[in-house]
Amino acid sequence: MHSVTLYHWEPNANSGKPMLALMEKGVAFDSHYIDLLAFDQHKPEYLAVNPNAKVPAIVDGDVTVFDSNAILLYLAEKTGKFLPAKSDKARGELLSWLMFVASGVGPYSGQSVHFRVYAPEKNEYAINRYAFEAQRHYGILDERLAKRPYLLGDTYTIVDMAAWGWARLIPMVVGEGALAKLPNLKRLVDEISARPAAQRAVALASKHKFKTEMDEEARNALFRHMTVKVA
Ligand SMILES: N[C@@H](CCC(=O)N[C@@H](CS)C(=O)NCC(=O)O)C(=O)O
Repeated sequence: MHSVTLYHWEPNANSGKPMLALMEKGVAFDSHYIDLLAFDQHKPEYLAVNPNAKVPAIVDGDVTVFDSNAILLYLAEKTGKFLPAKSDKARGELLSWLMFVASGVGPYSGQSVHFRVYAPEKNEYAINRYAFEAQRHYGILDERLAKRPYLLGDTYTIVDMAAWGWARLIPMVVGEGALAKLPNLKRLVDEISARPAAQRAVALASKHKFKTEMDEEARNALFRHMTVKVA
């Protein structure tokens, strides 16, 4: 493997996933932080890495991969680590649950945080719709974990890492006390958070001095729809 560069913000939901995966797999990487509140994601040099102007992304030699779950799959296939057994049945489950986290858990959780925490007006309909859908998705993970230790069965895989990214932030996504109502998912989150790799991933945040003020520059970087009328 070439030396990998990880482009990330603080180890929030999406950046935390490849950080955890790289640490778990013991892959050395350069940490290149993108300060989302300081407009870094829109700079041409970063758009050349991820045209979607979001973190995370990795560069591995002449390979560029963006989108957190794509990075998890790329690293797992490249290193052969944290994948389920090699069978069509296991591959079907891997792809289904990885995409369920990528296309369901992630976007609904992100929108729930947006309407609960950041939207300038508190719109009850939007807050409840996204919190409801996020919670419904977490409920599906919780139910699955009632019957098996990990999301794909008996072994810890990239699907658990993908779920950990958002699930550890459930209090912010759905509200305080929500994780306690999902005991099986809480067990998985607690187990992964206690792993040395997860602790190293979270500690990486303190290496960088991220901007924290949600000022006009930050709002313009993150919420560009506020100044552009589309419809
Ligand atoms: N589907 C993407 C979502 C990435 C994403 O939304 N990243 C957020 C941080 S968690 C971001 O970069 N936001 C910056 C922006 O929207 O300007 C993934 O899973 O990597």
